[in-house]
Amino acid sequence: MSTEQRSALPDPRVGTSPAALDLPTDFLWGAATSAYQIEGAAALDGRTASIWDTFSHTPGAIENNDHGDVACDHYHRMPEDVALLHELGLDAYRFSLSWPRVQPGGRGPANAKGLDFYDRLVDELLGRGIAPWATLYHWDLPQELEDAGGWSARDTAYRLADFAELAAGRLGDRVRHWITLNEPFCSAVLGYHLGCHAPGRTHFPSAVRAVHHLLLGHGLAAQRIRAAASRHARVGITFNPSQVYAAGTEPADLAAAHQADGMGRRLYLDPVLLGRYPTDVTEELDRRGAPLPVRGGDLGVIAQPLDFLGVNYYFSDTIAAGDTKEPRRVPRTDLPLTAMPWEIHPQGMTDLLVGIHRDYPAPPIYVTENGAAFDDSTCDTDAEGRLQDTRRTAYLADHLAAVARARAQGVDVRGYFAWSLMDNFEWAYGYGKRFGIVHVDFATQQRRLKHSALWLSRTARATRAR
Ligand code: IFM
Repeated sequence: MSTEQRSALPDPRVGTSPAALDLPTDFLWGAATSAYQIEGAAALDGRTASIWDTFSHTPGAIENNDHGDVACDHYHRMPEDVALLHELGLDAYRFSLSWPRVQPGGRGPANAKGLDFYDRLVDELLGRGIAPWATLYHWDLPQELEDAGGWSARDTAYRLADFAELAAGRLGDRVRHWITLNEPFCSAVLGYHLGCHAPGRTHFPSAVRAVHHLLLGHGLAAQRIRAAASRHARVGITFNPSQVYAAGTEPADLAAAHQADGMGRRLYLDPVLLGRYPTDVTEELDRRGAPLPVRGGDLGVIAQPLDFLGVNYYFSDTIAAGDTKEPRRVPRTDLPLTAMPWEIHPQGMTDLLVGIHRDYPAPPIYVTENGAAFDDSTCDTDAEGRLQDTRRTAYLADHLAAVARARAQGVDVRGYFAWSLMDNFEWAYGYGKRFGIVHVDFATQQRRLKHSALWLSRTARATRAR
């Protein structure tokens, strides 16, 4: 089957009944976004440049040379967007704080106008009965900090801790749930090794240094949030751990899969949840001349007790031994694809969650992102003008069923945030890839519900009423 055919597969799950999901009445239902992807207002009220402003204005870095200068103009339309969350009856909204808006340059005092925006957002959410879940760092490092070495410099971890204190000091009386980092794998590997994300560097040893400094920053930030926020603060971190399957049963394939699991899952979860780096991974990194820059006491800081673990899941990886020492990703031609094109494999989510439960003394888990980009331009519109995005609806339904299966196997998953509340700036792909459950017309900034949003809303309500 060609890629095009696989992307156009008819939706076998349309009409999945909300009642079919065996989730508890107190399961948390939410939607997520991040600052650079939706806010716009890039140079307003004292905000300075982040690495994503610089990178997205580098010709050729982003598809169509798109950037986040305006994005969804959420900075100006925030009350309207919160009203959408309310209309959908969601319990929680996960957003991120723009570091260069709150603390331009990444050092020194807070920018009052920047913090005011999040103050208003939090009050608007609480006024509508929606719990704010704040992510501290969703990739928009102040450019000045990058100029000083970025995440490959140890000092950036301490700067994140200062930022955490500013944010929690102002919002911590009302924001209960804090996520220190979103997907440190992407910040480090896509940003510093593969160069397809900001800051666009391609130096493997710098990426490895970034991993450690991000995790150190997480631990320091967690301490400062707990000190600055109310004693009710709940602190967690969000990973996108890979769910790896070996392509075959040959020892070489099994070893390659173990290696990929080390680089994509254990390298992050072991230090945070077990207080140590996996030896096979550190040996491999040393062998490649890219040691983790660990200093005495770091692992104690990194392994702060967590109140919850955030897990983002989109696809799984099938891995075979490569010609070189590098594991090789093998496409699964039997699986349908999203527009990214990412393989759709809900069982991978069950297996990932069960694997975390098996391998770690994990705190309660929340799925802090899950969703899919599809080409919505081919969707019909209903009489009320809402987009009938049946494939996204099916994707959400099938992945929520996967969460329910993990729970049935003993995993303490307590909530689910759809990625994303609305179509937005999808990083290197620009505005061409739409993950929203709400459609955004970027020319007019008009928002329009999609059927996936209605399905999520009905399912949340039906589950609560069970
Ligand atoms: O849009 C991103 C998000 O910012 C981080 N997780 C994956 C999403 C889809 O690529």
